[in-house]
Amino acid sequence: MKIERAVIREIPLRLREAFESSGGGVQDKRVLLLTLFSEGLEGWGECVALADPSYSDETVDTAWHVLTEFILPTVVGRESADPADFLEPVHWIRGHRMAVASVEMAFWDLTARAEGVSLSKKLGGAQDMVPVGVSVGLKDTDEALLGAITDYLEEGYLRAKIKIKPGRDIEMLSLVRERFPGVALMADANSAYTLADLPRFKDLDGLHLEMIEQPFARDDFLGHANLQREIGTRICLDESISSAQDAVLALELGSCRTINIKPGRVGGFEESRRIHELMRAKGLPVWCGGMLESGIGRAHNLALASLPGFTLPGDISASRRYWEKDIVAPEFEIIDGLMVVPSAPGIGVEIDVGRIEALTVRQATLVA
Ligand code: OSB
Ligand code: MG
Repeated sequence: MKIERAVIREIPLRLREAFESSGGGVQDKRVLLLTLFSEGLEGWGECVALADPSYSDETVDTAWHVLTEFILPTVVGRESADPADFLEPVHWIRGHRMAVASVEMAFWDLTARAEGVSLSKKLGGAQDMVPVGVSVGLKDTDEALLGAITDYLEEGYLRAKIKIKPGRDIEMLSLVRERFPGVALMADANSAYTLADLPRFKDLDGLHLEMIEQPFARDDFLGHANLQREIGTRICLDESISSAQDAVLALELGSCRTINIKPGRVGGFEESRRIHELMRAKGLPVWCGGMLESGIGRAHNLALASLPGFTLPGDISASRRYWEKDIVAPEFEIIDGLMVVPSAPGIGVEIDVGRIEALTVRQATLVA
């Protein structure tokens, strides 16, 4: 298929509730959407870079720059049928994986639609419903946190992930554990600690968490390996894993026992599948992380999460957990802790293009 045209747009979407982690907070999400056009069909992608570089080096503006100046000019006019080689001309670009991923994932959607199959099927999905959890941001008070978790569990989420930071960790998590003795709980530190905090992490073992996500800096593979040797709770890496090569290193060193795969973070579905295969070969589970996506990015995540190695609940929550109104129909819902993987061609949801156009604050179009 020849890419005849690409459109990149930014729309603001306001989260129903501000989301806070150890790295900072988000309320007004700046959503970057990408559309590739070919032979009367469209492929959609969402770039998951945040507005600021608190989670990764990339931002909405660096992604806009790299997409419009370097990636899209190479891709528009290109003829390809295979997502595996589609991005070959941009392999010279270092980093900027979220920007690259948004194009790769839009191309997967496009080719799945051209073949008339769902993205899940094209990726090798094996589940038509996937287990889902919820990521709960830092709250000002313990009561607010306990209240939020209570509501989410009532909605059916199969596990709650709780953001932690120094000063809001063990004591807070102990209260949560006391209130919800049998519930699957985990914590995400977003790199807020170092190996000097080892005693705190040893105490964490008593809380029987499903896992602790990204306790240390993203480049601290050795620190994570030392920690994993000292604690029983399994470590999950998020920020540390930008590629399959990072996953190889983490497995070799013993830095983690599971990985949260975010296709945006690792440069797209090809790399996500490599990590999934690597982990599967070692008998280790993976799960799909989230970046507070709109329904478009969520649809991509859900398709990935349908692969057989994604056995732990993902951070793939219902549309209403994030937005007053999503930009896709039907909105994503949770049914008994599961989310249905769309079976229609491509990402499999209707995109509200009219609303997207109305919300657009900047747009660029590249034509072959
Ligand atoms: O660390 O997993 C994270 C959101 C934005 C950036 C990083 C993270 C998160 C989440 C939210 O935890 C997951 C979601 O519900 O999308
Ligand atoms: Mg995380």
